Parts: sequence; C-alpha cells; structure tokens
Amino acid sequence: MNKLIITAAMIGAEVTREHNPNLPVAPVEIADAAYDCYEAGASILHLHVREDDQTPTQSGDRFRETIELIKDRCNIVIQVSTGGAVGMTAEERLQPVYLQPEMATLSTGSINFGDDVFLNPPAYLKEFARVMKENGVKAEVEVFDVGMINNALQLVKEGLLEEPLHFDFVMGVPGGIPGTLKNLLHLVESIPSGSTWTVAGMGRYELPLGTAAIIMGGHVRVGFEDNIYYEKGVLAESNAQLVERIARVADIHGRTVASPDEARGILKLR
Ligand code: KMH
Ligand code: ZN
Repeated sequence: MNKLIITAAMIGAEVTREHNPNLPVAPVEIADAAYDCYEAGASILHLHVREDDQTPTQSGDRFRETIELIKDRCNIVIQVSTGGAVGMTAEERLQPVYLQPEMATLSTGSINFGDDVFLNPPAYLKEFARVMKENGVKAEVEVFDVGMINNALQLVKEGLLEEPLHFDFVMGVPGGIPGTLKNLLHLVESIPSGSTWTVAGMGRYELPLGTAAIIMGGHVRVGFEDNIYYEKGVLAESNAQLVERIARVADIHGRTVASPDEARGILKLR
C-alpha cells in the first residue's frame, strides 16, 4: 500500500488552554511540539499561530517567526492556514501565503460553524486560489461538505487550481458533513481520480475515520485543532501522543508512515 501522510493540526483557532492545558501557543512552544510530532511520524504541519494571550492571528510576522523556529528543528512540510478564525477578513487570512510556504489550506465554501458562519464566498475562493498560484503554494482543498468538491472543480475549470488536487475531508464540524463512514465513502467517490485525500475527523470521529482512511489508502490528520482527547474523558497529553497513536494504527494495518520528503513526492510539491 502507499505510504501514509500524517498531518499534525496542533493549534487551530478555537481550542484554548482552558480546554486543554497542553496547547502550544508561543512560537517556541509550537516549534518544539512540531518537532515532537515529526519524531512521532507527522510529515505535514497544518499551522495556525496565536498571540501570547492565545488570540488567533494571521500576522505574517508571527507566522514567519514560528516557521523559522520549526525549520531550525526539522524538515516537516509547512501548510499554513488561510481559514484563520471566523470573522477575519480575506486580506487578514491570506497574509501567511505571501511567505511562500509549500502548502496552504483553501476552504471551498461557506458553512455554519457551531454558532458562527465560516465565510468563503465565491470571490474569496478565486482570490485565495489566485494568490496561492502566484506564490507557488500548493492548495489543500478543505471540504466541510460535499458541494465544496464541485466548487474546487470549478476553480480547476477557471485555471486557478491545478490537478492533481489534494483534499482534506473535515468531518463532524457542527454545521458541516457528519463524520460517518458512509459520508467518507461518498466524499472519496466524489473526487476526480488521481486526486489525493486526507481526513480530519472532529472529536470522537478522529480515530475511527483516521483508521478507515488508513485502510482505504487515504491519509490522516490528527491534533488538538480537531480533537483534544486521547480517549473519552481523558485529555491528550500532547499533539505528538495523537500522532504516535495513529502511526501505530497504520503499522498494525501495514501502512508505513511517509517522511516529509516522501510526502513531498506523493503530493507533488514544488
Ligand atoms: N478555524 C476555522 C474557522 C483552515 O485552517 O483552513 C477554519 C480553519 C480552516 O481552521
Ligand atoms: Zn485549521
């Protein structure tokens, strides 16, 4: 079977230390935690950053400082978030893309997001895809519901996104597609052949959907952005603990974990 890319989504914009005291916040904490995830088998880091008081920020300077510290420690693929936090403007959200990281996320549709709305109207999609293309950044298409696949294919038609596409099925967000196996199968069957895909199951869906992806030949995302628990009622001690567990599941099922350079090959990064 193909090698398994594990993405560590360690921070996000919604989780705080009040939810899990082990959340990395300062750039040096993020870099140390990234190294631990890399050692545990992660080959991509899905990166958000925070102010010292935990407020989510898309500041280019904060991203630059954090990315430099990570690169001092390991060669993990850096994938910056362009989702940021709900309520941020498109300009704010795009800032880290100008640093020309290897990858960035591209959410291809709006959804209710808990009590909020995660706004991604057509004009944002075109603008984000254009800026990524101009900066040589590979998009990971974030799919929170099935129609977002079609929106990504429309960007391909318009010449703003290039195949092969790489999708992240974000499943179990309140307002998005529920985290069932039936839905995962439907998503996988709905993307063009030749695409690659990973799954990010929220909360209790992280482990079963990750296990399904391992069996199906897809890839997996884990980390506090999606899930702060190791098991019911037990907080995870670190992001690396979640990476280590999914690497163990992969091993049981005969999937070898990809190194960052192998992930670069699989995803055809620049
Ligand atoms: N924080 C969410 C509103 C992404 O990173 O691209 C959006 C998000 C998606 O986290
Ligand atoms: Zn994110």
